[in-house]
Amino acid sequence: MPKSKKENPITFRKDDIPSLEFSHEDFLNLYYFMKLSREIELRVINLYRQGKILGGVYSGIGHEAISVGSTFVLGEEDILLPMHRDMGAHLVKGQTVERILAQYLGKEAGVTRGRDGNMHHGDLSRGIVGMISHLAAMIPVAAGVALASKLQKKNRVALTFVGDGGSNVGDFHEGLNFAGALKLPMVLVIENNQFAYSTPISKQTAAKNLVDRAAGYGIPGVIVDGNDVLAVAKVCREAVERARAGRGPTLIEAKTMRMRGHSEHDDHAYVPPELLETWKGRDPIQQYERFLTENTLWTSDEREEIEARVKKEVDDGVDFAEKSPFPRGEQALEDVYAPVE
Ligand SMILES: Cc1ncc(C[n+]2csc(CCOP(=O)(O)OP(=O)(O)O)c2C)c(N)n1
Repeated sequence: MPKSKKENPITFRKDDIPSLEFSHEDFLNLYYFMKLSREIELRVINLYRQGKILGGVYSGIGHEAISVGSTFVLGEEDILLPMHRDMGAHLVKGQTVERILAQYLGKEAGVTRGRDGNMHHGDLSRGIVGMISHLAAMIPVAAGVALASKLQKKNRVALTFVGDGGSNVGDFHEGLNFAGALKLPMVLVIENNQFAYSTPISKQTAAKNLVDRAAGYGIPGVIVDGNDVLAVAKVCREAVERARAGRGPTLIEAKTMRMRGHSEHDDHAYVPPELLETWKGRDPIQQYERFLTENTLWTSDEREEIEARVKKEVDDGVDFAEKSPFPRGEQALEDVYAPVE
């Protein structure tokens, strides 16, 4: 039997280029952000191995096309509610390399001023809401942000993410149902990396595709190749436009693979090596490099310039973070209560 259209993830082809209306600079920036995200995470893993990072390190290696492609199509006023593998999304939303690296090292210059590890930071000045650890709990929050936008006529879209594992939790269903019923401007991307810690997707749910749940809430669901940054950007742009036009939320399932352990303390020995080999050949950054080269969307000078810039920014960021002071103990008591006017 031929596969239905829905089972084939949307991918991007050369003919689709005009539909994106991306400038030359946009194409280069997508590469810059994915590369920057990867470089930061590789350095962070190194710092973790040197014992300089306390707590766990959860990387988004392999997820760059999802976090960068989706966030890239947001407007400045839109709100991002990232998950633990969305380094790229923080960067696209304007978070600085210095602050992120200082955050990982627990320094005062970090986003939470040294109060937390690496994944719960948010920055409302940049429209980023800090992640809640309980999986799927960001979805009702995103629905709340979207409701506020609608009530205040702000025309803001809330973009949030969840893992395949998280999509089986009650909050996912309540949040999505609520957003659908009220036609809220929300976009929810499931980062289906096939494992919830060590549990493969086949043992998590009998659903064939996670996006099938969208039908139950009367909203559109789209499957996209999560390793194809342009396909992710295209699908997310349509969802953002739909949300902004008052037509409600979209559920997107981005299929990918987690290329490292659940976190750096996990050797992911439970993942069949052939699976990793297959997905290694589909690395989102290498795929995009090939696309840019084959379609002459960049020159080798431009490529080298971006790579040198990324390396320098990460070197300088690590240097800055390492030299930055830790917070003083009494600072932990600051910012506990919001000021009341
Ligand atoms: C409600 C809840 N249950 C359990 C956990 C512990 N936990 C943290 S990450 C994780 C696996 C998450 O898998 P998935 O949602 O697929 O995301 P991934 O880490 O694979 O990107 C679990 C079980 C949690 N944070 N929240």
